[in-house]
Amino acid sequence: MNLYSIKMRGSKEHNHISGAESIVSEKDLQNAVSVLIKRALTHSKGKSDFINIKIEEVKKEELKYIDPLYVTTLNTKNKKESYEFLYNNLLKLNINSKNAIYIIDLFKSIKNMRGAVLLDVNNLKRLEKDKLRGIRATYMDFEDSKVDMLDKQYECTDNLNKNEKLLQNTHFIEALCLSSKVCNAPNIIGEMCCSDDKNYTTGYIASKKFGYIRVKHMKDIGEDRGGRIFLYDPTIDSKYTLEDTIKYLENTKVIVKDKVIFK
Ligand code: PML
Ligand code: MG
Repeated sequence: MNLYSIKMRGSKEHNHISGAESIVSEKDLQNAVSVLIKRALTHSKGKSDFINIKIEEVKKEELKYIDPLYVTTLNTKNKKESYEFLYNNLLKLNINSKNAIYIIDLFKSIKNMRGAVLLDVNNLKRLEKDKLRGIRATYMDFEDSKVDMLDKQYECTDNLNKNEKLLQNTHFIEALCLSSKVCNAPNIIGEMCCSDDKNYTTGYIASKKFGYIRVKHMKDIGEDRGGRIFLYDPTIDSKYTLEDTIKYLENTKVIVKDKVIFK
């Protein structure tokens, strides 16, 4: 049966509201489209007045299969602890202290972008052609697409253990999928994210080195900032160009295997 990529983006008065995507088989296509439309109309940031849905056939031979990053949750008590942790993890990625401080300040200032900041961690240059839009990592899904979950946000039942509950959390599942793809891109050494949902304060820092670390208290409830930085270091492997990295992030079709490992 044919496979299709579906990408949805919704906006209101030209401001980004919601973006989501899935790769599903033909039999699941209609259901997936209706779930994504509902998402654009019921997002906490508002009801989209413009919804763009793009559906493309994907050839099985084009798919690249990757493992998900392993997952840890850090229970910080407040924002200060969370940002100290981020800073220390930037150092673990061999970013110097001055650059780590700059990156955290930049991270705190991001708002309303459809995509992510792509940042050279050595010279601190932003590499996105369109700085308002950013670079959008797309064409990825879990092996067993989780699109139906977008319909059931936070419907966790009490008889599930902590990790099982997490696997029902749309924010987490979508972010783990995206981040597993991003951290596999050539010369991307890591990613940091703070949700742009004003009711969701958990974010993460991720890399192949230490996996996907969920970090609580990235912001206070009600703050409408949020976004992502893809940390780029071109000295890791000089056979890849910046264009190779962007092409991978934006166009390579990636399926993340379903075995999520909690540490
Ligand atoms: C987003 O809202 O786009 C990002 C969600 C971050 C998820 C963090 C987590 O719970 O693991
Ligand atoms: Mg979001």
